[in-house]
Amino acid sequence: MTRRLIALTLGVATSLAPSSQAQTFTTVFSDTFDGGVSRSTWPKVEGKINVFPMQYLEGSSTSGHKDHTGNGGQAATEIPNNPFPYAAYHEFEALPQLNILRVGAWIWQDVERPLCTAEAWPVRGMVGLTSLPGEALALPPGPMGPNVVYPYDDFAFIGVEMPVSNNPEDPVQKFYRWRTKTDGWNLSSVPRKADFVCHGAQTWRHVEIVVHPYSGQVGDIEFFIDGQLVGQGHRAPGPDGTGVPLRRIQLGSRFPEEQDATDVRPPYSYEFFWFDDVELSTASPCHEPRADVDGDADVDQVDFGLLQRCYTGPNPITPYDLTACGCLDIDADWTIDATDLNSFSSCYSGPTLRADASCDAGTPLP
Ligand SMILES: [Ca+2]
Ligand SMILES: [Ca+2]
Ligand SMILES: [Ca+2]
Ligand SMILES: [Ca+2]
Repeated sequence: MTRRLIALTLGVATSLAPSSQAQTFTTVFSDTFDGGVSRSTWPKVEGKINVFPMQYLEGSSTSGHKDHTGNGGQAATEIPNNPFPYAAYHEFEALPQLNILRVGAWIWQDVERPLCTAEAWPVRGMVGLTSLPGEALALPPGPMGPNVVYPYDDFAFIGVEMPVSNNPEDPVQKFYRWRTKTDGWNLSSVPRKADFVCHGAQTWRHVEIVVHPYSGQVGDIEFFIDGQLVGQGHRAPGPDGTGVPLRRIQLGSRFPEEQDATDVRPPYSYEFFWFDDVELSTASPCHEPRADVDGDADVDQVDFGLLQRCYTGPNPITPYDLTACGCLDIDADWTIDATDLNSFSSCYSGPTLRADASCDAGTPLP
């Protein structure tokens, strides 16, 4: 490593500021819905709730011409309908577990039930990420008939969820909510309306869910509304010590998992919801180069110390800690061994000397 240090000592050594933590996101999937809602891109969720199957989302051309994109196109529409629940999804390929996953979308709620009435209007429009569904379960019949539902190992949702209270003064009536499998429903401080008064204006709101590599800690999932952090939750643990992979974007009023014989809340919505400009993107949590574990732009003994702590050898007995060590697994084979050490050495710069950011560019994430 000393030789390498000498070889890379070019120019004047300067005191380096820590590199920016702002990740560069790459778009994996996006949809403006301007030409309507493709039923192959957005199939409906399978399953039935109280006999009734999920519905496709519709284009907005027949229901008010809402369009966030701003070019006169359409948005995706969830139509008020009793008893049909709306739940359409877009499935995407499994991504490396070390990826940061982000889904964003715009939501418009049409009117203001139940803000200005004491009636218990079911109102629900949500954006979410889910794992792939499990095997269909036939549950005991609900109030209107048999249920066929699909369990999910993990999910994260944000949007407007039907209040369990019919009191207009209850906070659950007023604000966007978020939910994970682990954390349940939580209230944000962002109101559903632009003007939080009876008959005040509705507005588009941008919702975003960011899923970090699994650590098991709060903050693995973050929720944003209009760019502000409004909630932090947990990912569900998977069988291999990392998080359950999230593989679907879902839009609509409901997913079938939770409508069982004891859940009497209806699965539909008495309001239009519009969804637009959905975007799925990913980013690497690693610094450039990946060998700069502490993010101070050099690759030095501090980074090497971290590699030593992560070192597993070629036949690990226990897996390494993904969030602490994953960036050092340069060949994504779930070991930190000689191959990874060689790559690290080739990136070595020495204390306060800026490392070559591209020395391990293009290497796969575990
Ligand atoms: Ca649009
Ligand atoms: Ca460093
Ligand atoms: Ca490796
Ligand atoms: Ca350093």
